[in-house]
Amino acid sequence: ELQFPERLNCAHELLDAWVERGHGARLCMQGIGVRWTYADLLAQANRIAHMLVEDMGVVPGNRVLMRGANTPMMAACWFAIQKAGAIAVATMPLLRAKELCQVIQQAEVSHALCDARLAEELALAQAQCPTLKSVAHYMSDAPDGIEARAAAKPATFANVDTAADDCCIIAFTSGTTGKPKGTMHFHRDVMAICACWPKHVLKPVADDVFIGSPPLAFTFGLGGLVLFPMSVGASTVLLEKASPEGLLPAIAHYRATVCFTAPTSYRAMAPLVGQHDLSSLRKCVSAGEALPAATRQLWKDASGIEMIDGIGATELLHIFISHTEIEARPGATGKPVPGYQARVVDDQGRVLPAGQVGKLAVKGPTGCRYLADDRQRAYVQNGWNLTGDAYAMDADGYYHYQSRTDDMIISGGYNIAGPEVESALLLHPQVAECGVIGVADEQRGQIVKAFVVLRPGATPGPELVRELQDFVKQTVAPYKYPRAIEFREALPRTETGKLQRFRLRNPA
Ligand code: 3UK
Repeated sequence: ELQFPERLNCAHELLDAWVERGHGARLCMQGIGVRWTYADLLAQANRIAHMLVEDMGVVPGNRVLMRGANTPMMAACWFAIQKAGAIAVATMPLLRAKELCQVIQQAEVSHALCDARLAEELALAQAQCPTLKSVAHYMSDAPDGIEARAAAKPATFANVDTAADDCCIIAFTSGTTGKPKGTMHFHRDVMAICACWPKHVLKPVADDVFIGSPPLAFTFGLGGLVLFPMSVGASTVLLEKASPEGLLPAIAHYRATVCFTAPTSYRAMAPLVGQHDLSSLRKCVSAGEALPAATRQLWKDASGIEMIDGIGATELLHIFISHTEIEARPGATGKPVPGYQARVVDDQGRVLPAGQVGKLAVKGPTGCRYLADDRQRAYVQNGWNLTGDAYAMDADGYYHYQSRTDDMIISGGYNIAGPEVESALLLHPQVAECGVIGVADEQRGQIVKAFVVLRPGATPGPELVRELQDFVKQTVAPYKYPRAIEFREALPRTETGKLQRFRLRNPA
């Protein structure tokens, strides 16, 4: 059991405390044209906190929206919000006004801190959302910009004395289907995730340099690129654009040691590894969607590094099933992270024996709290969170991902997990990416259909379709082979790297 004092502010624990312990001169954050020590970040966060309270009128409990690409300034704003005892509501950079309005309304947002380069869409949203009374901009040299106003403030700030179970984050699920859902997390949850997965699985050290692609609005990115490095006094690199082509030279340039990105990004980077000096890299973390065995092997062959896979969720804040690089088992996500319990249950909530596919249920220190009650009742039962994933546990206690529960394909009476067929296709040398769904079929109810992106040089056509079908039949049970295959230039993905299966199902 993790124990936290009754009064706790996560900004103090992760930031002020390092400076108090004499670690202030150590490197903390880098970005384009920015190289901040812990003392630099603390001073900047303190100045912004003054601005929030004195100029914008933020009081404890206010919900403050953040909008921007990953930058050290965005991180400084996040800490300033925590220091002021307010609640950070980070949003994905690509959200449009309509989606921003949903977030503003659901989370009752009153203030916003916005990268000036993304101001327009937020201004459109503000015009429709009367609760949002005050917006300030950073990455701007305007006299009323955050930088200019913060520069006029003192570099010290008396943090608001928050309770360990005061809400400090409202995180929205990436919403691969339907409306985004808000989840609430407390100061102690932030410290709990630092005390679980990084401590037992990643095991970072103070000399590590973290880097990666997930947006800070995605809790995978917030944890991996800000909270975890700072929990051990390490440093982090925040990249505004972290496409696979951009991430590799950045790893070389910053001599990064720990990388966080999605499985597809590792897949896209693998063929380019030889062009860069990745000798600094020690650990590679994959999350956001299932890591196919073929991708694990591809990255290992290219970089020499065994990846660390982990399943996390916005609802639970971060990773709850994972493995160290030494315990990696191809095709398995791993075992429950110390501090968390997991089980596979049937529709009635009964625990299923090893080997059987059912619903994944998870219990731990960061249980889910939805903003909306109706979801809470359906997804959290007796403290067990249903993640919406179909899983099977093997005899050794490793958890094997199957699919999202509502993505299971039922064809000719068989249950077929799309990701298993994807994993088989990805073993084929000409397949760059793929997505597998069920499409309606009169005879079989559904048939398996694959959307395939080919590697450069491969020729699409009926011959390759047959070859891929035979290839799958030789790798998995033949009834799972894709009866339909369509070649595509690219697949629809979220900003968090997840395949949008609903967009493959309904192209409109
Ligand atoms: C899927 C995975 C198999 C799974 C997240 C790490 O992805 C994160 O949060 P989201 O709320 O989505 C959660 C859902 O994504 N998933 C994530 N990782 C894996 N499936 N293997 C994996 N390794 O369906 C899960 O229910 O966007 C990931 C840390 C923090 C996060 N928020």
